Formats: sequence, C-alpha cells, structure tokens
Amino acid sequence: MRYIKVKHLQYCKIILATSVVWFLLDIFLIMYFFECANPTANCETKVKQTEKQGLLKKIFGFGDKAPTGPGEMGKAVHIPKAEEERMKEMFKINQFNLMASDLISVNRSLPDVRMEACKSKSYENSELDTSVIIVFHNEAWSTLLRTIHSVINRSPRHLLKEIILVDDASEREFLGKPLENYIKNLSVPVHVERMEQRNGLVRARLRGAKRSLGKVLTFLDAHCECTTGWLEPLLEEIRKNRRAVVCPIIDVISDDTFEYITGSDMTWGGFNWKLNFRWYPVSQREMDRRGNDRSLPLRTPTMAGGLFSIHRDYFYEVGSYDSGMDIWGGENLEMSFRIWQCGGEIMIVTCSRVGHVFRKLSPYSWPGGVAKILNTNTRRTVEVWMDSYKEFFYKVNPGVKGTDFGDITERLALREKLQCKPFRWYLQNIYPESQMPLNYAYLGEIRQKATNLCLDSMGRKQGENVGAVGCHNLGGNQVFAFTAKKELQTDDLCLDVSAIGGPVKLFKCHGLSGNQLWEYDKETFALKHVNSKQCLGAPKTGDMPTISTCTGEMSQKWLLKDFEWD
Ligand code: LR7
Ligand code: MN
Repeated sequence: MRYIKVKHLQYCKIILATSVVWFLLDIFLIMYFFECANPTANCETKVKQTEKQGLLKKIFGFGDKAPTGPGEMGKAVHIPKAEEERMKEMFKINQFNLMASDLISVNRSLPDVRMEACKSKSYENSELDTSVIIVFHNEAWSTLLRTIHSVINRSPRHLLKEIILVDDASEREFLGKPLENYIKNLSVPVHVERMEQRNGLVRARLRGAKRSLGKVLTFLDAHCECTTGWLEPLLEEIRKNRRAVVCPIIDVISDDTFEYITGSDMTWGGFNWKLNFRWYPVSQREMDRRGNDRSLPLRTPTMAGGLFSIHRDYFYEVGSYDSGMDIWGGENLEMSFRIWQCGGEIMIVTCSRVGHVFRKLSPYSWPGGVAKILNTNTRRTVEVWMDSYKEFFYKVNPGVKGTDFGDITERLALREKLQCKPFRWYLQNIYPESQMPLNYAYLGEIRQKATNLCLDSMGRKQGENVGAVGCHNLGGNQVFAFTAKKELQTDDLCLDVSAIGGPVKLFKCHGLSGNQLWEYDKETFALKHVNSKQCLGAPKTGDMPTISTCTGEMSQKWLLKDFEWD
C-alpha cells in the first residue's frame, strides 16, 4: 500500500515537472511570436528563421506548424470583451481587425487546404523563377510581414528570385527605416522601392516590375498568406504556355478574426453591368472542357486583379498596364479583356491557394474623389477594349460620361499593333455566360405610358419583387434589356413570374424561357408574360408590379421607345 503511494507521488512529481516545462515553453513561444508581430522588435536577428524552424521541428515534430499560439493553423482569433473598445478603434486604421492580426505570428502555420488530387501532382518548373511584387499604401506591419514570411516559408527557394516591395507613398513611420532594417535579415533578397508621391497600385506595380529580375512576375496584395504548394502549379502553367496568366484560388482571411477560410474552386471571375469585377459560379461548359476534373486549371473570363503570375517578357509584350489609371480599380478588367482579346489566356489554377484579407470598406484616401478615379479608370477600359458595347455601358451608366479620361492614343495603338480581337468575339467565345446580352431588341427604361412610373430593380436581390418608382433618367437600376431570348433583364437578374396574378420577381436569368419569357406589343404597348398569358401592370399606388388579365387599360401600357429587332 505504502509502496503504491510513494510510486503515485513520484508520478505526480513527474507530471507536475513536465507540465511546468511545457507551460514555460508555451510562454516562451507565445512571447516570441508576439514580439515578431511588433514592428520595433527584430525577431529575425534574435532567432534566425532556420533555427526557429529547426526548434519547432524538434519540439513539435513538424516544420512551421506550431499548434499553439493565437491564429495558428489558420484558426480564428477572438478578442476578449474587455478589449472590444480598443479593438474597434484599431479596426478603423486598416478596415480589418488589426488587434487580432497583431496577435498572430508573422510566421503562423496554415493547414494544407489543397484538394487531394493536387497533393500528388509533380511539376517540372525549375527553369522559371519568380519575382514577387507587393505594392502597399499604409499597410499594417503584421499583415505585410505575414505576407512576406508566408512567401518565404512556402516557396521552394530556387523558384523564388526575390521579393520587391513597392511603397506607394505611405505615411507610417514603421514602413520607413524599421521595415528596411527588418528585411535585411531575411533568407531571400527583399527590396523596397519608394514612390515619390501617391500614385495608386498600377504605377506602383509597374515600378516593381521594372526592377525585377525573375523570369516570372508574381503580384500579391500586401495582406495575403500563401499556403503549401502555392507557387509550383502557377509556374507550371506558364512553363506550358508563356501567354498564360495564372491566379491562385483566393481564399478568405476573415477581416474580423483572421481565420483562414477556404474559398470555392467552383467560382470564376465575371463582371456586372457597372463593370465591377464579380465572382460567379463556373459554367457547365468549363466543367465539361476539363472533363469534370476540378484539379485542372480553369479558364476564367476575368481575374480579381491582385494575385497572379505572368511571364515577365509576356507582361511587356501584351502592354503591361495602362499607366493612365490612378489609385485603385479598373485595371483588373482592363487586363482581363486585353489578355483574352490579344491571344493570351487567364486561368485559375485550382491547386494553388492563397489567402487574402477581404475588406468591406477601403481604408485609404482617394485623392480627387472616389467617383472621379473609378470613372476615369473604367472609361479607359471601355473606350479601348469594348467597341460598340461602350454604348451599352453608357446607357446603364450615363453619369460616367462626364468624366474626363485623358489620352488613350497609346493604348489604341497597342491594340492595333497586337491585332487584338473585338469585344464581341470575347463575349461569344470566352464569356458566353456573361449577362451582357449579345443582341437585344431594347435597352433602356420601361416607363408606364400614362404616368411617370418606371420599373426599377431597386438594387434588390434574387427572389425579391421588382419595383416601380418615378423615372429618374439616371440609368442604373431603371435600365432593362429586352434580350434576344425575350427576357426582361437588368444586370444578371430577369423578371420572373411563377403564379397567375402573382408579383413580378427578380431571378437569375436562366435562358430557358419558362417563367422568364415575355412579349412586347408595339401597337397596344402591352408587356405580356407568355406562360401565364397575363399582362404586366403597376398599381396606382405602391411599387409592386404584378401581372393580371390583359384588358388594354392604361396601367398595362408600357413604353419601350425604339423597340426594334435587329
Ligand atoms: O493607392 C493605392 N496604392 C496601393 O499601393 C491603393 C492601393 N494600394 C495597394 C494596397 O495597399 C494593396 O496592397 O494595392 C493593393 C490592392 O489594394 P486593396 O487591397 O485595397 O484592393 P482590394 O483587395 O480591395 O481589390 C482588388 O481590386 C483592386 C482593383 O484595383 C486590385 O486589383 C486589387 O489587387 C484586388 N485584390 C484582389 O484581387 C484580391 C481579391 C479581392 C477580390 C475580389
Ligand atoms: Mn486587397
């Protein structure tokens, strides 16, 4: 009995001792990580990156995958209630949870999020190396450094030529000398270029490209995290086709908790009637082309713009960027149209995955005003690449027409020199699923003949009722197309009725006629819903158009001026 007790006590001591050691080790690691997230501390000189990797390997048995510490393995970081006020204040600085980001190691571990089929692929891409170009304006220390470290930690050394940072006239102390000191000690050459004044991301990227030495250029936003195996499959596609412009799947790093959330491989890039980049489901056509193998690269009509690789020589051959574009926006669609129309291809390489902090608001200033900048950039794209479809765009966005877009002669000359194909070819061959109708009998407002009431999508979403309010002549939500398929379409939504006398709803256009099939009678001004044989009418009050028995009364008369089949 006594023997057992002594033995028991010994066990307790051993357990206690190991717990203490583990506890101290934990504290050491956590303190170490905290310090690395702090701009003034130079953790790289204290413990060299490689030593640290070795240390972690010894302790935990795997490379950089430390299982403890805030945010490790891509986990969410939750800020305690007591700190909430300070957290909210800090959020405003970058429009993401800076407090959470600062708590996470700049070397944090992430899960291998690739689909199984990707893990066994091998690549021959030793002949291409890449310069990674990261432009930033007032980026946070922890997100910028985590981007850099994730590139270094997860890229085969021989494929990574260098990292080039381009500071677009940031106003933060720590992005000056402290950043320069920090990057001196990294295991990969990292350079900083400084723009003399605020230019925007296009000219900053052009500056980075100019001084790069890699055969491939890889652009990343300044708040990304690359995961295992992200680079090899990108370079592989460029090796196979030097005109391939390749993007990873862009996973989501939560702006709130910094949790790493995997995105879908069934999503590709498109655009709406305002020419904003948008994500949409990959078409069945593209799934078929790949024989339903989701691990094969997918051809995407447009790219988001921030994360992609391109052969350096091809980048210049195909017109790099339109340096007339300011600050932010427009360059992603400009490049997408240009690449496709001029003989290249854009792909999302589904075996490559990089996280990006998606924000709801823009954190920085827009010198000259947001509208002016966005309209200028968009008009430059429209005027150079969209041919007669620019009329479509201006009908939907008449307000944009007043913005001066500068000189585009050089860009038009480029298009001529490269013998690029028309926009219509792009819509027909690359993006037939686009909501920009190839042919239509009418485009404009749908006005009730006797009143000043116009159909209006009210900016509502799929499944909601269409509205009718006073005509405003400003395009936007009051522009409808009567398409060649006889749909009444506004952006990617079509007028849809599923019950006799029922409300008129907005549904994704399916192109299969059914409840979305309409007819217009130019003589009687009636808009007839074919399936129900009922006519569109708007109540005298309220804003809810419905269908009812066709009577020819005034409320069922709609003006579609210049309605004409081609
Ligand atoms: O004046 C500026 N100067 C800069 O250097 C404004 C921005 N920047 C930097 C900025 O610090 C950041 O590193 O440029 C980069 C992109 O700016 P963000 O992060 O504010 O842009 P975003 O992520 O909201 O926007 C997307 O669309 C942009 C259109 O111009 C760019 O193409 C971004 O690179 C692009 N980001 C992505 O594609 C990531 C996925 C987002 C989506 C969809
Ligand atoms: Mn971004």
